[in-house]
Amino acid sequence: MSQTFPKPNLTPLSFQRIETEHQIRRAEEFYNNLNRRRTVRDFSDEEIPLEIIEKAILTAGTAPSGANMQPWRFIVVKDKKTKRRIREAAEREEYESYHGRMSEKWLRRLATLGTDEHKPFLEIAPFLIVVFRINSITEDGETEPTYYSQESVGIAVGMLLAALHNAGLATLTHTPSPMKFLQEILKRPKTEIPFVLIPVGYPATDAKVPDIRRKSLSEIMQIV
Ligand code: IYR
Repeated sequence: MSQTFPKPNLTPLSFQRIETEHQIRRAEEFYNNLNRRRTVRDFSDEEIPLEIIEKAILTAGTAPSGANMQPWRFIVVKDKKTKRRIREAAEREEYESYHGRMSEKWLRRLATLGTDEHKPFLEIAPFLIVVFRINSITEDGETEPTYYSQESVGIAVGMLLAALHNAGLATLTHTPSPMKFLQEILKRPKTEIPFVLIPVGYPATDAKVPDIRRKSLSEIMQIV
């Protein structure tokens, strides 16, 4: 049986060439900006403009993806009751994780970060963005997997965090485990797998963060 595939549908690239000096300055400024991002666990309940969330999700949606399938869904949770249900379910799972499911080695690592099963930020932060990974699609009754969806959604989430930080907001990448309850509470189909839960808002005025250091360039980069 001979297959007929669609022809490539190509259009001229719109590429902005930047002067070298300006390139170097922008690279430096972008690094300095992102180097100020910290994972925040102490949130204020102060409202934030929905427009920023929308723009940041649009930014995330520009991420490259396997076969351009854009296998992501961003559920923005603002409703207080829904946030409470998410907190209660997450804390139930996290209690089990901190009391038996996580290894001693793992718990030792987390001890210096000061995390535990209590997740008040899930109710306090004005928005929770729950990111789902779409693992298959059905078209004309035919089901097909998405390709490289873990990588694609991971890249999109990185861009989302950068966009939110750039807009002056604090975020936390929270992965209560298992996360199946998010599928149920947010009524997502089985093909949408919870990927990460991101509280977004301003930090509390007295917010504290772990005193960590980032690896140096020579530790993370090698030229061959
Ligand atoms: N999901 C748990 C545990 C946890 C795991 C890792 I890996 C972290 O970097 C931080 C926490 C929690 O959110 O507390």
